[in-house]
Amino acid sequence: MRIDVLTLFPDMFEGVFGASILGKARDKGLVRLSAVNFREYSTNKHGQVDDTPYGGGGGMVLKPEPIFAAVEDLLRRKEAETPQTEAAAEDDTVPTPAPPRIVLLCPQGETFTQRKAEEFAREEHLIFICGHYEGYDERIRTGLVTDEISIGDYVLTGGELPAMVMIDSTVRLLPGVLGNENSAVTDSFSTGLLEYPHYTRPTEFRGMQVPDILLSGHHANIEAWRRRESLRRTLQRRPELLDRLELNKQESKWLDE
Ligand code: 6GU
Repeated sequence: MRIDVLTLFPDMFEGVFGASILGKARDKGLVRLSAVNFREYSTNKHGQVDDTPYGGGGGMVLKPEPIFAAVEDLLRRKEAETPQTEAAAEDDTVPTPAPPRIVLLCPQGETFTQRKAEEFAREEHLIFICGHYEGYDERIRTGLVTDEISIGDYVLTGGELPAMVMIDSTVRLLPGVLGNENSAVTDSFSTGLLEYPHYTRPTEFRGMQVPDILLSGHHANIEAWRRRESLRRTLQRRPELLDRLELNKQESKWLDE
């Protein structure tokens, strides 16, 4: 997978792209990550990328030209790296590259969820466009982007942190990125439920005990306990998540207790 970010603050991404699981995924060649400053594509000698809104009013608006030019340059470079030869185009066994998803970060967008991360993880190429402080010229929306996404109902100063959130949750789903392939399958939200409680040594800490069942070695009972605790915790904290789930008789009974 390939992920490009267009931003006025590419330095913000250095630490995140290099550290921890994302850094390892990059080192293993599972993902290519890059952040480009679209100010380099300003058509103006002052490097201006925004301007005052037509019709008046406050605030500034990101101009369309630098954003379009940056995306087009990116796609030109990609094409030059992996030229689609005539022979390959003729050959049915050579897959044609999928067009990139071009994602605009904005508070008015669709809310990002685990389902969206799973969808992004199936793409070959993602491009994130991050604005800062200001609005976007509407033609960026109508003529360039495929998706508009927000990470939740609160206001941030820019799209950089939301882009990092989406990149992190998408890349960890790529095959080979997480050491334990199981952990992406059982974690909160992929099962539709919140996770059950975890314990490690010691069995007693400051008077707080590890539940006996976890020490019993009885795997079927442990699985049932975990499922029940997941359901209980979800009912307590996020009851709306249960509406989307099909529960069996036993599970419905647990929730009534
Ligand atoms: Cl994508 N951008 C900004 N500026 N604020 C946000 C957001 C995005 N998502 C939640 N809040």
